Amino acid sequence: MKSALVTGITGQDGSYLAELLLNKRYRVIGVKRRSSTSNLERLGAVVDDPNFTLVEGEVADSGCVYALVDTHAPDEIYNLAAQSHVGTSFEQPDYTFQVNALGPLNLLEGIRRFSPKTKFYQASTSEMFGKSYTECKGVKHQCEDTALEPQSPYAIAKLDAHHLVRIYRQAYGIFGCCGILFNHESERRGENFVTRKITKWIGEFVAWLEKHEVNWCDLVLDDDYLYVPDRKLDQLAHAQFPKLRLGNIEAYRDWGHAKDYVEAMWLMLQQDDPEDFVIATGETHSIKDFLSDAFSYIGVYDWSQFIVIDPKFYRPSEVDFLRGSPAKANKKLRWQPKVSFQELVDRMVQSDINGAKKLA
Ligand code: NAP
Ligand code: F7E
Repeated sequence: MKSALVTGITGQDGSYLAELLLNKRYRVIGVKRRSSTSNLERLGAVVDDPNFTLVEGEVADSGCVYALVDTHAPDEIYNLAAQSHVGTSFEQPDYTFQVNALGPLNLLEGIRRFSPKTKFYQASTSEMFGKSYTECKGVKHQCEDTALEPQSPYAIAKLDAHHLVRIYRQAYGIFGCCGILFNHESERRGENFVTRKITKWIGEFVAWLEKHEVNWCDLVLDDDYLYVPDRKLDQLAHAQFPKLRLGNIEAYRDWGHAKDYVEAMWLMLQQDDPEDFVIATGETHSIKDFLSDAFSYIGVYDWSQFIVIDPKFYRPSEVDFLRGSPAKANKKLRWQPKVSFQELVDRMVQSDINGAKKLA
């Protein structure tokens, strides 16, 4: 039986990867950092599996990481732990570096010292491309050879780790792979990423409309709120719903489903030789496209009346356009995404409608 140690187990990707590895008959050691309250919501399908063990660990603490690698000496390590929010990295750059750059260094050093046969997967990111792209027959995209011009502390810390993996591969012969993953979302996506922020708002909006037995086209609107009509002023507090507040909705992203993307992580570590791969759908859509499809799902075609552009959510530096070329992964890993953009949006909206109705 193969064993895998997965950091960031409580996150979106950690939960899907744990399910995939357990289905493949791995023994999985999931690493979670200490928290004062339980945050195992995403792990419902795996926590009781006899082949799953949860251990506590902090990737920025070298002693802790070395002990984990030494004790478990797993066949594979997947480093998914990160301060993963780009916007937050501008507010907390020092912390972001400690987790996103020092964390992978600690793991690589742990492998070099205590378990050199362990294969290593590092969660690199399309954010490393920043404003850079390659143009091929008039089509703009990013591939493994595109220049890297990171635009945020998050992306720079990830690029640091990306190069560390290359150096440990070349200098010490460690089997280390970086997956340059483009945005991947799901019903389990963190609530402060733009896709989930939109679908969660829609779910709560639908539940609120049902509670007040009102149709969206009968609502009264002002700059910030939606109101149920014909209410007396003193009742407004109970019948108002805040508009969805967003930042830059002009940006383009290449969005896939996380369940497809964790399969690519595993495939990379099953190759004969360690290499880096871009994992993406090859399609790009703007935040406006996402809004349009998500609101259409509930029959709303003019979504603009329900949102407010709030500069609070602008970033000091933005990545405007991402479209990955998955050609290398298609060919060498025989990997293809299964979930389309439309299906991704529909699944996320429906899941958040179900979730909000349960809470109502
Ligand atoms: P996520 O949902 O934010 O999960 C991040 C995980 O890292 C959580 O389990 C978190 O624990 C854990 N973590 C954070 N700081 C830690 C620390 N100091 N020590 C140990 N664990 C720590 O992110 P995701 O979407 O699953 O992404 C997985 C990885 O892929 C991340 O490295 C991310 O940067 C990278 N990535 C993501 C995407 C994407 O579109 N999703 C694309 C490219 C790359 P808590 O639950 O306690 O917060
Ligand atoms: O932003 C814009 C925002 O935070 C997408 C992470 O998983 O993917 C993710 O990073 C776009 C940006 O994802 C809001 O300015 C507008 O242009 O959902 P996001 P991200 O920054 O692309 C990469 C590949 C990773 O590696 C990261 O870990 O949407 N946007 N309004 C907004 N973004 C947020 N979060 N919130 C808004 O209100």
